[in-house]
Amino acid sequence: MPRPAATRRPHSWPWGLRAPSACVLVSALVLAGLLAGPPSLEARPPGETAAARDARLQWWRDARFGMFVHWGIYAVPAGTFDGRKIRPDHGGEWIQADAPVPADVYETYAPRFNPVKFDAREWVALARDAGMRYIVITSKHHDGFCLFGSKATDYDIVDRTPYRKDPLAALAEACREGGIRLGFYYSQLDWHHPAQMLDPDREGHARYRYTRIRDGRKDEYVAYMKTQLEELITRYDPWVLFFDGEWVKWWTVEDGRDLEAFCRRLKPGLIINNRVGKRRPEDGDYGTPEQKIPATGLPYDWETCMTMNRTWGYKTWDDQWKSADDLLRKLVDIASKGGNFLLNVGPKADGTIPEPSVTALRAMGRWMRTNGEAIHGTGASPFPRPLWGRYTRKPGRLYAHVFDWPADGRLTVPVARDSVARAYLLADEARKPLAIEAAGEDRTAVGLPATAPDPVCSVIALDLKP
Ligand code: FHN
Repeated sequence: MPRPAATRRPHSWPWGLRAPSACVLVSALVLAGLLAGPPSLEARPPGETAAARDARLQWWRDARFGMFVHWGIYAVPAGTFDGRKIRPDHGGEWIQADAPVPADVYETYAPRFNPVKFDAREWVALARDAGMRYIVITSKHHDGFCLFGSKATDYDIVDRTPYRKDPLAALAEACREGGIRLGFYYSQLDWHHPAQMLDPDREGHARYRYTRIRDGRKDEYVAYMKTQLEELITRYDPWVLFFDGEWVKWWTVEDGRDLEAFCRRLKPGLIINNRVGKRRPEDGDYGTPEQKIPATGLPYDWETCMTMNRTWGYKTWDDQWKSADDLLRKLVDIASKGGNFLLNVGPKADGTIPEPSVTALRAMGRWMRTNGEAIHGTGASPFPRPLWGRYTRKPGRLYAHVFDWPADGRLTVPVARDSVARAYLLADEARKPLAIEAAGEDRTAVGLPATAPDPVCSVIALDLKP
């Protein structure tokens, strides 16, 4: 890694590069920007140094890839109400609002929710084998139903379903055993809690989206959340909290700060998303782009969350599945921009994960077994995006992720020849050196075999001289 400017010899550049041309200068500036880390946008718990923050977030930054799980009693209607398919363009977890399903009818889904086929170890193995390093599951979504036994309500899986067991306890144990870190999604918006009411001045779905807090009852609801968050944090020891539903008008920046501080007092090492506040860059620890990938990344820690089809919660009929190839290239794209990818599954009411999700995750896992080192623990590309793919990097190593294999068998990278110690394919277990030669002053050409080892993305590793 480059030393601080003050002590650098006038002509020495990082990785032993020769005096720079214009584009190398640009790349170096981009690199310097990236190495300097996120600007002061980041919010830090009072008194936490930048170094302590880096240490707290290191595992999460290195992880790069996690599983999002939207699971709840909305998996019972699974997108259909009264024989009608509800809102193909919207998540099945919103069926109560979108159909709409009357509250007393919606509550009858709980006694029909009996996930006898739920196997926490199977879920953890699926995530781990896909190359995912953490799981974030919905402990309570907007419908207010809790996937854990809570003393603050009986509207939960232990009291209201024939299942009567606590899947979060099983998942916490399986995660510990499986070396996966567990996190919880928790919604501030709650259609079931008596302190909130549907907005009478709005129509349809919007009545649910923007609930009102009943006069004088906000503290009651905040106390309710704190009781449950204390249960979640002290009982299951999560590593991440993913808040959501913060867009309601009655939830303020101050409420976010107060809740964030409350959670950090219970577990200082927690990583909390920016929806604890009002989804601003300075709220929480990381930004949360949804269903999209920022064009050039973001100047602070961020994580894109995305569905594998068009719904977060399970729907029987949503077959708009993204291909494993597409999801893999998205993972590479996100890592090349310094972000994390939280990829969603929507389990069925019986506790199984839909086959298309399993198949795609298994395919991603096969690629990660060969190329995972070019994702886990990497930093954002120091160079502008090449036409043929993406870059990720580690100290002393650059990874070229090739989507479009060059017909002429030559791949040029913007690094001076004498900075490159060797280049090889990650798919080649023998790590046989590839031919490398200068391709202009600050570029190196790597000789490639005629066919790509992997049609979706083949990775070339370039070891760089210190
Ligand atoms: O309304 C939710 C939605 O159901 C889902 O949970 C996503 C996941 O991040 N967040 C909200 C929409 O922004």
